[in-house]
Amino acid sequence: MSNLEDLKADVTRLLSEAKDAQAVEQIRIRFLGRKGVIAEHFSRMGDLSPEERRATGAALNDLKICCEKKIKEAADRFASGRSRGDAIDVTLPGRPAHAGLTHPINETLRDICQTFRLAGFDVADGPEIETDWYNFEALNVPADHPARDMHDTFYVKMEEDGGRREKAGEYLLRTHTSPVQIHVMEKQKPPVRIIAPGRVYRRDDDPTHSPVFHQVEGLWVEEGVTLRDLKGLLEYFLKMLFGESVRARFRPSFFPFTEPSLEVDMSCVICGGEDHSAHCRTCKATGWLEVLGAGMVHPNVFRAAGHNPSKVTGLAFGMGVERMAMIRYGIDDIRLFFENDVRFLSQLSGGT
Ligand code: FA5
Repeated sequence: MSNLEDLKADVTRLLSEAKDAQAVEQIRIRFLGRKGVIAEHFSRMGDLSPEERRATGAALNDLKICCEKKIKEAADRFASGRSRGDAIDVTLPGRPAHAGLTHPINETLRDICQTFRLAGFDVADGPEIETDWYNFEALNVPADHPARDMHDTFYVKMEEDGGRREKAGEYLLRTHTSPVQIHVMEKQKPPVRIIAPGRVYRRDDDPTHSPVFHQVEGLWVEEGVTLRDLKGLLEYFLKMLFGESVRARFRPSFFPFTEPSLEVDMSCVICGGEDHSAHCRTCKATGWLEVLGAGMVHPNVFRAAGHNPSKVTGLAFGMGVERMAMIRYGIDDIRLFFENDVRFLSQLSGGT
């Protein structure tokens, strides 16, 4: 009998040492198998007296039931993953969760939009596939206008109405966000104060130009809006985005959809603009960085959008978001933003 008690202890110990389900199965075969230890004990009962046989038989049955129970429990533990090896040790430090980061372009875009939202502008959007009318004609850029050469355009061949309406050149990928000006003015009576962030496309590809990039358009139409409002607004914007010490410079320029037109430069954030280093690569030693196109809405644009140019005035501006981000993060190759190397992106992004 004491022999049987030892067997029970052996089974318990071996099961506690078992590392996996296979080890448990080995224990089962060794003790409960057809030629196992318990079967062997049963087979030897013939040598016993009838009294001993009764007592030993009962004890062996108890042992068998006990072993079956313990082995089943151990097997179930491994099957459900609750075994010692797989158990969750709640005292271990947790695995670090890698939160995604906002892409530097999105971060810049978000900050630009937030700055204008604070100044009372709503966010509008428009289609990326445009018609020639919205992208050019309505913006006072007729078919033979030399300004079209500046926007080397991707044309889209669309098949509509079961293929009946198919005319190459009728649709295009918008080359700037300015068509949103027309969409908004068609729908909304003045006062209008919107910014329109979005993707635009041009046949460009070099270290500072990408075929797909982002712009933010701004439009403020209201009675009595003047160039002074434009200058004040853009100065406010640049200081909000780049810091109080930044200065803005306004130069006469030309855009078919604004009159007068301006180009806006900001003092170089790398060399500070004043006493600029002759070696500053960012501003090419000029002390200034060109950041925005702007102007007062051309009367022809008001007419195209169904407004009376003698009743309202408006200001408009447009900026390249990648350009802003390059200045902000001191990056000299625009392609780095699109290669999406996580090591590069995580150096720049500050938030989630
Ligand atoms: C325009 O696109 C005008 N629609 C802006 C405007 C709006 C003027 C409203 C007046 C009133 P421009 O072609 O200069 O202007 O482009 C604006 C900015 O987009 C540029 O200053 C530059 O920062 C950026 N940009 C232009 N081409 C690319 C390109 N291929 N890759 C990255 N950024 C570009």
